Amino acid sequence: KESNVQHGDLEQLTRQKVTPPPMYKVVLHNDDYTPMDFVIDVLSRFFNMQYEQATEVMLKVHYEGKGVCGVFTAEIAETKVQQVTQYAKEHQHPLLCSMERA
Ligand code: TYC
Repeated sequence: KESNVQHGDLEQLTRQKVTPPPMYKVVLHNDDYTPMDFVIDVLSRFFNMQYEQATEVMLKVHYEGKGVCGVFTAEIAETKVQQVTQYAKEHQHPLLCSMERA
């Protein structure tokens, strides 16, 4: 019977010669209009944060101008940015979300 291990896999399994994918920070930006409670809701809803951690991140953005919501592969980060952007627009808030190479 054939092995389940394909050619090339054994080297990866034994030598861990695995290149990690590029990672991206998803970033929230401060503005003067989006309510604090809405930002906490966004962080809870899309980044699975508990209320306490969501409040910490929201206040960091509020006082320092921006803050990291999480670090993801490109495809996941793009989806998070789209989801947050759509949710903010639906609620008519100017909240800005972007991604940066980690
Ligand atoms: N600065 C906003 C206020 O005072 C709160 C806020 C926090 C807005 C974080 C955006 O990403 C943000 N209501």
